[in-house]
Amino acid sequence: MSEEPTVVQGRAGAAGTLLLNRPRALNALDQGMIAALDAAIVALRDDPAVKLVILEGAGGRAFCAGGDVRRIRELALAGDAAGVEAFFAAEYAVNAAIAGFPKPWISLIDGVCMGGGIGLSVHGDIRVVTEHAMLAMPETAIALFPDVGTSYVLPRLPGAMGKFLSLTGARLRGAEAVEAGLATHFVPREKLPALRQALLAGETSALAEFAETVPPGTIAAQRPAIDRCFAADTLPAIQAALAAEGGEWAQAQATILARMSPTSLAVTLELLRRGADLSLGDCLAMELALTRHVTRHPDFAEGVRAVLVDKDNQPRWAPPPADVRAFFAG
Ligand code: QUE
Repeated sequence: MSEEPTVVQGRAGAAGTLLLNRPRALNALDQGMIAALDAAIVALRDDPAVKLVILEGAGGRAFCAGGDVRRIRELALAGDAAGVEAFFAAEYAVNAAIAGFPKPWISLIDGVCMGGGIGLSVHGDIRVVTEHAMLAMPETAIALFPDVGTSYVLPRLPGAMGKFLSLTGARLRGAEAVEAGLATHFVPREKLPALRQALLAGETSALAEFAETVPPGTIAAQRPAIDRCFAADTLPAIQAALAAEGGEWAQAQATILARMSPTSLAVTLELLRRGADLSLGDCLAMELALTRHVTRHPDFAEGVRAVLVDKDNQPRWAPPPADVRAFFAG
């Protein structure tokens, strides 16, 4: 029996191609995929015949659903801090390598793209989304935090969008992801094969022919309310702003926040506050230090259990810390 590689590297014309190929897990990144991506990035960088890179997810449902957090939970529960550290360090090194990649790095996002999937795409030059794309940073639901370099990216999105996305885990459809600033081009799924073909010539100029004006989404209409309610820097102040805002949308956001790990919400707010003033490299280092504290906190194993292992969606969170600064100590 042949083993299919979980990252398929190829070349077509002037394009280096990378296919995330673990469709049964929605292409969520495991350690082997991260190692394969690390090696592929070096090879693609050094191959003079490769003028640009096209990254996609196999299976038609997902680009990449995140990291292999079930495995990280097992390592954490077994007390294997070195194993946890090795996973995140390798993943964040790939994120940094993509940010520094010297040729156009083009992600074609035609399905689920969360957490680690955002990290593989958002640091590249071009993020194409279709009407089937669904982008989110859902980590507060499992008591993690927005990582993979998004502590650099999220504070730089317009208005309070980054805080809104990371605290609530809001899921954005393709057009909304362009409006929010996470994606760069909207191309309908039916045009992806022709776009891919055009990109094999090695020029990104082809994108202009295929990209469409984004159909009006709901996120643009919500922007004023998002900015009013999520401008504050503390959770109580955001909750108060949502209560003052009133209406169905604000009530729904308050309900969502009430389900998330309170520790994770506090950590996320502090992380984005700090990330606003740091380089991507310093943000990744800050995130790696934070993983040491967060994966030892009981909420992490409990959150992954509730959402991804037992799937009862009934996490029992610990009370929030009085002062979140201890999480940021090296
Ligand atoms: C928060 C997360 C993740 C998540 C759900 C959350 C995450 C992640 C996955 C995921 C989803 C499907 C899979 C898989 C993993 O879901 O990081 O292997 O098949 O990887 O609410 O952070």
